[in-house]
This record gives sequence, structure tokens and C-alpha cells, in this order.
Amino acid sequence: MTTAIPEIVTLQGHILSQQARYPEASGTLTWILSALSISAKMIAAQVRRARLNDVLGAVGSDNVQGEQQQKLDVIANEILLRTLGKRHGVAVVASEENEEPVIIRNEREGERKYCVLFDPLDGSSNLDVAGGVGTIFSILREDRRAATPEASLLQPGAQQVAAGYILYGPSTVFTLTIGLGVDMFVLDPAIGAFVRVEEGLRIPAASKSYSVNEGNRLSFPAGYQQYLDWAQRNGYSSRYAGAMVADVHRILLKGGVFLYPPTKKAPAGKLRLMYEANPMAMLVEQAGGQALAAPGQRILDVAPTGIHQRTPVIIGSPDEVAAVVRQLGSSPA
Ligand code: P6P
Repeated sequence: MTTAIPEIVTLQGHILSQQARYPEASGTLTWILSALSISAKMIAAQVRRARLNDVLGAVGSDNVQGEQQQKLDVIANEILLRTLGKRHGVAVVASEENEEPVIIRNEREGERKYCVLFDPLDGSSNLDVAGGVGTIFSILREDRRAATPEASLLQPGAQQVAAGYILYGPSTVFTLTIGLGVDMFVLDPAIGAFVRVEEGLRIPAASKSYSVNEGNRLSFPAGYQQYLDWAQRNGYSSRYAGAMVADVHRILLKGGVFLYPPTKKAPAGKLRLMYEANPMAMLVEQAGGQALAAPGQRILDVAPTGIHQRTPVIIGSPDEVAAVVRQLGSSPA
């Protein structure tokens, strides 16, 4: 009888084995994912040394969101633009940090197949206090019928070819889906490789835990306030990291629900549809969870009208998302 030997699989090996399942695959997506892996290692090295390099603190400028730009936001954005820019097959790149999409190549400059969107350093305000921060990415096929590069990006999240995040926390975690389930990798600094720690991850169906900025509670629509009352009456705990990547990562592993409801300050919600909500929604749905913008409105079905548009978010374990929807449905407002 053969001995079952647990295999060690790196992110590179995993991506190549998934590519091998598609004989017609050209390897372009593999190249792009490889560029994201290199970017993740470079950004992780910067984040780990931020304080030491005295990089922390604002550069004094604001990004397109009107938020104070941290130096590492700029560095992470540059790393991603430079690693992706030379990869064949990348047509357009869009970033939270750039008002307009960046055209990587036109018809004459080689193959244009994919669009890559990202939030280079989500939750960057956590940097000064060594809190979790992350990179979120979304990959779409270029829509050749689109009149402009920006129009090519404006596809519903259900069209995503791949999505993922890198969490820079006590360890550096790369979580990825190409539509065949969710796989998770942890960077081993000793060998400089991401090693697979979860294959075909499934989100717990339920967990009595919610994640929301309760400081905004009084400006939530009544249904959300009603949900919080219900949850607190039913023994729920609250966890909130202030960085979507850290909160959704915890929920993928432990279960629960993450909420960013509409508020008076952000009536359309705060989180960006294209490079925060959509990739996280693909990951959570691929893991067996649910991701809604509102009751009955799947995030992945939202038809985008702008690359920086925002959306409310209810995302997590299916039973926990259903509990939120029940309270929203029974609320008079
Ligand atoms: P608030 C970080 O700025 C971010 O975009 C998400 O990562 C995070 O979930 C949210 O905003 C936090 O927003 O209003 O609670 O500080």
C-alpha cells in the first residue's frame, strides 16, 4: 500500500496546475497572477519595514477618493503598475490611486487580453499602528467591443476571470480564486515562496459574529440598526479591523458577516464596487458564502457606471447574511 505523503504546493505550482486543466490556455493569466505574486512579496517587504524606513505618514496629498494618501499607498501602487505593465496580455490597469485607467498597451503593442483592477493598499490608515492592511485585485477579460478602455472595465463582477487579496498581517496571506473554488497561501520568508495552506476553502455556514463600524450606527438605515439590536440580543460578538481585507479574511476562515451599510456621509456606501466589493464577493461566493449590496441585489450582478463607484456591502456566511436580510426586510424603513 502506498504511503500518503502530504504534498507541498507553492502558489506558482498551484497556478500552473490549474492552467494545465485548460489545454487551450495560453498562459497569459498565469503570467498576470505571477506578477501579482511578485508585487505581493515586494509590498510585504515594504510594509514590514515601513516604520524602520520612516515611510509611514502621509505624503500630504489626497487620492481620487479625497483620502489622505499614505506614502506606502503610492509605493504599493507603483510596484503593481511596474510589475503588471510589462506582462504581455495586460490591456488596461485601474487602481484606487489613479483617477483614470492606465492603458498598458494598444493593438500594435502585442496581445491585449485582460484588465486588472486593484486597491493597492486597502486599510492603509492601519499602517501607523501596525494593523492589518491588504491588496485587493480583480481580473476581467478586455471587452473588445467597448468604445474606450474605461468602458472595457465597466463589467459586472460576475464577469471576473479571477479575484483575490493579499493580507499583510502577522503573516502574508495570498487568497485566490479563478472560479474553481478558493485557495489560500502563506508566504514563507525563508524561501520567498507562497505555500498552500487551504485548498477549496469553504466558509462556515454560520457564526455569531458581525463586523461593522458601530461608530456610524446612528446614521445607518433603520433596518441595519434593527439587525444590530437583534444580534446583540442573541449573543453575537463584534470584530472590526478597519480594513476590509482583514475582516473578510477572518470571516472566510471563522464565519460571520461583514457590513458596510449606507450612511449619511456615504449614502451609496463607502466601499468601491470594482476593486473591493466585486473581488471579495467572488471569493466569498466561491467559498459558499453570500455577497449582497442590498436585499435581493447580488454584488456581482451590479452593472457598474464608473470605476470608482461605491456600494453598500453585506458579505459573509450564508446563514448570517440571511439573518441581516430578515431584519432589513422586517424593518419599516
Ligand atoms: P471606516 C479602508 O479605508 C476601507 O476602504 C476598508 O478597507 C474598510 O473596511 C473601511 O474602509 C473602513 O471604513 O469608515 O470604518 O473607517
